[in-house]
Parts: sequence; C-alpha cells; structure tokens
Amino acid sequence: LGKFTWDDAFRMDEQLSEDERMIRDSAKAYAQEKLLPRVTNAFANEETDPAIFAEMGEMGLLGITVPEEYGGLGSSYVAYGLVAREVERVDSGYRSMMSVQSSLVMYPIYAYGSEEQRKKYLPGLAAGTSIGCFGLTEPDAGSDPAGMKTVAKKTDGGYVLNGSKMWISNAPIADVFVVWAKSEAHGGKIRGFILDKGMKGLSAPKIENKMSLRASITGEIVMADVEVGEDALLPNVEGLKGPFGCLNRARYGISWGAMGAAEDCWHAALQYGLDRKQFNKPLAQTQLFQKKLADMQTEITLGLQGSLRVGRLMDEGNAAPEMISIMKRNNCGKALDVARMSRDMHGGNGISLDFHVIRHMVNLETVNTYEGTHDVHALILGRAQTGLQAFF
Ligand code: TGC
Ligand code: FAD
Repeated sequence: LGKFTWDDAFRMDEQLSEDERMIRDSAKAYAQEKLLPRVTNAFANEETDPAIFAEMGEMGLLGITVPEEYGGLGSSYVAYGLVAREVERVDSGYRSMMSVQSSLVMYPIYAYGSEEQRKKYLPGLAAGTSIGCFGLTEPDAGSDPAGMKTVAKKTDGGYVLNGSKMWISNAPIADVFVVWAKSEAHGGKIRGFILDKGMKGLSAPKIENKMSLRASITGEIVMADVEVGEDALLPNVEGLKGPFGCLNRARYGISWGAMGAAEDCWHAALQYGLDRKQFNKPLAQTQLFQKKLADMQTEITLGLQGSLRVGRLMDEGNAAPEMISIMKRNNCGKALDVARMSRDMHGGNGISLDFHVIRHMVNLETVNTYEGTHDVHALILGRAQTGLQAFF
C-alpha cells in the first residue's frame, strides 16, 4: 500500500525535481520568516513596503523563468508556481507584487523587447531595485480590454500617449510602467510601451479604501501628453496577444498562489478544530467539521495537481490558454470557498485579523476578479466548447 500524508495527499513532493524543491523551500523560508511577521500590520494600515521587492530580488524570486544573463533565475514554470504558492500562503497581495513584476513586466520586456530594452530594464527589475507595473485595465475597459481608449500618436522621434489606466498593482511606487495603447501609426492596433517614472505628464495616484489586497498598493496611471522616443515601443508584438501572452503566465501563477492561500486557511481550520472544545469535545471531533476538512483537502489536492500538470506543459512549450483558464478559474473559486468555510469554522475569532483567515478571504475576492473574472474564464471555456462567442 502507498503512503498517505494528509497535507500532501497525492505526494506532490515526489513529483518535483530537487531544484524545484530547493526553490520552493527557500521561498517558504523567506515568506514565513520575513513576510508573515509584517503582514497583519501592513494589511491593517494599508501599507506596502517597497523594500520587499529588493528582498525578493535578493532571494532570486523575481523573474524566475527569465534567463540568468538578464538577472533572472532561468528556472521552470513549475518553480515559478511553487514560489507563488509559498508567497500567497502568507498574503495574496505579496504574491501580486511578485507576479506583476515577474510575469507582467519582466516577461514582456524579455519576450517582446529589443536587446537594449532587455539590458536596460531586466537586471534592476530582477534585483527588485526597480519596481514595475502593468497597465491594461481602464475605467471603461476591464473584462473587454479591446475597448481601451488610451492612444499613442506618432511624433517626429517617437510617440505621445494619452489616456488613463485603472486598478494597477504597484503603480504608485513603480519606476517602470508597461502600458498598452492603441497606436495610430500601427493602424490602431494595440502596442506596448515602456514608460519611466518622472516622465512629464505621467502620474500614478494611489487608490484608497480598498478592503481587499491592502498590503499591495494599487493605483491609476494617468498619461497626459506623455512624450516618449521610438525606443519606448515594445517592437516585437502587436495586438491583444501581447498583453494576453503575459496574462497567460500570470494567470497560471495565480492558480498556484490561490491554492497557497487556501492551504493556509485549511491548516488553520484544522488546528483551530483540534484546539477548541465545545460540548466537551474538540470541534474537530464532529462530523460536520471533518466533512468540511475533507472537502478542503480534496479541492486543494486536485487544484495543485492540475496546476502542476499545466506547469509541466508550459515548460514543454505545449500548454493551451484554455488550460490556464480552467486552472485560474477553478483554483480561485475553490480557494474563496475554502477561505469562507474556514472563516466560519473559526466562529467569532474568524473575523479577527489575528487569525489570518478573513484577510485571505477578502484578498481572494480580488484574486477571483483580476486577470479575467471567474465568469470571463467560463466564457472562454464555453467558446472553446461551442465555437460560439458569448461575450457580446
Ligand atoms: P479575442 O478575439 O479572443 O482575442 C484577441 C486576440 O488575442 C489573442 N488571444 C490570446 N493570445 C495569447 N494568449 C491568450 N490567452 C489569448 N487570448 C486571446 C487572439 O488569438 C487574438 O489574436 P489575433 O492575432 O487574432 O488578433 O479577444 P476578445 O476581445 O474577444 O476578448 C476576449 C476576452 C474577454 C476573453 C479577453 O478580453 C479577456 O481575457 N478579458 C479579461 C481581461 C483581463 O484578464 N484583464 C487582466 C488585466 S491585468 C490584471 O488583472 C493584473 S492583476 C495582477 C496582480 O496584481 O497579480
Ligand atoms: P467588469 O469587466 O466591469 O466586470 C464586472 C462584472 O461583469 C464581473 O462579474 C464580470 O464577470 C461581468 N462581466 C463582464 N463582461 C461580461 C460578459 N460579457 N458576460 C457576462 N458577464 C460579464 N489590471 C491591470 O491591467 N493591471 C493590474 O496590475 C491590475 N491589478 C489589479 C489589482 C486589483 C486590486 C484589482 C481589483 C484589479 C486589478 N486589475 C489590474 C484590474 C482587473 O483585471 C479588472 O478588475 C478585471 O479584469 C475586471 O474588470 P472590471 O473591474 O472592469 O469589471
């Protein structure tokens, strides 16, 4: 008979390479020792510590799949997923900071950028001494990014950009802005531009009063006649497949990350049930409590195994975007269910930040919404089955 470990039911550990286990363990040690002690205050006070980027850079957690010659780790998508899981086990906001930097800023500069752009930006982003953000969403274009209004007009030596982006992670503290705009010189097609902090006409006001992802700063990007040279254009991609190519990577990472947050909620519920007695016995000795623990274990085990499969296919260059939609959608939805259940199982204590679970729960509301909402991914999967477009 095979061995059964309650918290690694399908023995994921033995499906990983030694390198992957090492990267996972060092991410876990960093997250537990450096991020966990500061997260409650950061969330309560809505404070983002920019030093976290440099710490992550030092640990090699930024740009894990980017080649070493540009400062990355040159490792696998599975390793990237394992890191996302460990960071989000502490907080979805911290994973957000990391995944925007890695998948949404470093990846497009690496994949679509010129050699000069790679050399100029990637080493600082990998070290975390430079902070990046990714501007796709606009006030009137969220699920439908093709409806964006930001435009780039041709000038003599480059372009002038006008428009605004909304809900942009890292924006108020960013040094590097990867923004997407309709370029008149390219027949109105969507093109990517790299903007630098301090450019005339560029500002990134903070969005206040978020009740979710409070440890990760979010802002707008306002572009009022921002003039850039030709060298700001990402030369090697055109159309929505540019931003979507980045989103495929980030969505995949989120599928792992959400499971990390869910695991933290599950383990907390188990421990709480063992410690807390009502009616003269531990809560964990009741049938209802055990049924909920079994549901959590089942969903998390299946979710992690699915992400691992997609990660292996990504590492072979053989994953389809629809596979990523299945995993992003299901793991976020299931993580939210687990967090809500765990919150309930903690009774009154469940609403206190001291028990961590409600923080995960409200964070996962965002995770379920950004990078394609739960329902938008259903429509992607519905289209793939029926051949029928249900977006509009
Ligand atoms: P559609 O007609 O389907 O496609 C337009 C073009 O894009 C190509 N494409 C893809 N390419 C690569 N990977 C994918 N996943 C792709 N999906 C589509 C497609 O082949 C086509 O190319 P071409 O050459 O033929 O033009 O596009 P649509 O306009 O009908 O839109 C479909 C829809 C609704 C699925 C899409 O717009 C969508 O996914 N909406 C959700 C928007 C979204 O995810 N926004 C995320 C913003 S970034 C963010 O949230 C960061 S949070 C990060 C954090 O803090 O962690
Ligand atoms: P909408 O698109 O208006 O959707 C509202 C509701 O309508 C949803 O339930 C949706 O599922 C539903 N809906 C939409 N279209 C359809 C349809 N055709 N059929 C049925 N239902 C539909 N964006 C970036 O570009 N960069 C970032 O770094 C970034 N970070 C973010 C950080 C946070 C904290 C948050 C909250 C968001 C962030 N986003 C970012 C934006 C995020 O990607 C969008 O919020 C998301 O894509 C949804 O867009 P929306 O908010 O405009 O909602």
